[in-house]
Amino acid sequence: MESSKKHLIQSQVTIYNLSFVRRPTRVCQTCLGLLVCLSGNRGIEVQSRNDSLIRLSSVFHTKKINANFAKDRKADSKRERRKDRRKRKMKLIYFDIKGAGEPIRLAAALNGVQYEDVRIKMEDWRNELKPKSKFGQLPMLELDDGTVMAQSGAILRYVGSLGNGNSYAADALQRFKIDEAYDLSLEFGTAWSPCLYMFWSPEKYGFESGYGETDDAKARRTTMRKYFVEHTLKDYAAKFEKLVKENGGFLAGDKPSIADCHLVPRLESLTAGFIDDVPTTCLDPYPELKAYISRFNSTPEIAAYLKK
Ligand SMILES: N[C@@H](CCC(=O)N[C@@H](CS)C(=O)NCC(=O)O)C(=O)O
Repeated sequence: MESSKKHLIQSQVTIYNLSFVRRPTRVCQTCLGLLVCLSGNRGIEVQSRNDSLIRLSSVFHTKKINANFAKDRKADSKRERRKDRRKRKMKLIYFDIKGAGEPIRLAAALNGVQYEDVRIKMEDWRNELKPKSKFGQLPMLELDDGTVMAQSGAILRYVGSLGNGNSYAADALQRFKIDEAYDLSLEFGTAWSPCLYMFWSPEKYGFESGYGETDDAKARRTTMRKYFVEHTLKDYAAKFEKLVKENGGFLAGDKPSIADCHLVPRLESLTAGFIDDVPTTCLDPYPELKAYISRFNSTPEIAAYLKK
């Protein structure tokens, strides 16, 4: 479209730059329909709604216009989510453990998103599926149109945007708060990683293979995990408790989000009793964090999921 012939219409309330409308002008739906009609009769191009919104947002920056854009975007994303809920069939493929798949299952529960929960055995993964998979890792989400999604954080954000969209708000500032808290939880997980992987994959940390079974490794593991519980957990517990307090119950607000879906199973794994050298009482010094975990687990959608 030539720039002189660029006639942009914001579909709901404001029109711009139409040859016979010199200033941004608010119109009702009926007038808008009429103008679209007239534009068509004169051979004037009318851009599609989404396209026009994008272009306009880079050209005009009044508060009123931006407010209108925000309303439209919200309506668009609601519509998208409704469409997704109606149409999409999807399969979440992961192992039969919580790990990196559980936050996604929890977000799906919060958002009322239906999916097939495919839990595969490690030997089937190694022998058959891994070589053919996208990045050689799980979880993966498969959509009914053949789209294959990998990377748990990206899948979590995608699922959190579907259904009722409750766990990953559409508003940009609220999304930022959720992402910020999610990144903090991710960082906490990264701090824990060497306490596990140094002994599971010692070659990656400069030790010979089989090092994990040696007495030296066992002593080092005890020291590292003790440090983690006494220092790292303490630091992060204070940060998480602060966020929960400031935000009225959860990490990024008074309702659970994908950030909580990420953090809660991670904290629970520390007290589950299957990790050597990490006492099941390690969260006892943090009663507010324990109350937060209970609050999350008693959210009706989560409680229903956990009962299954
Ligand atoms: N960055 C990836 C990491 C995924 C990952 O490490 N997956 C592990 C299970 S938690 C896995 O697939 N392990 C089996 C393998 O690597 O063959 C993500 O967040 O999805």
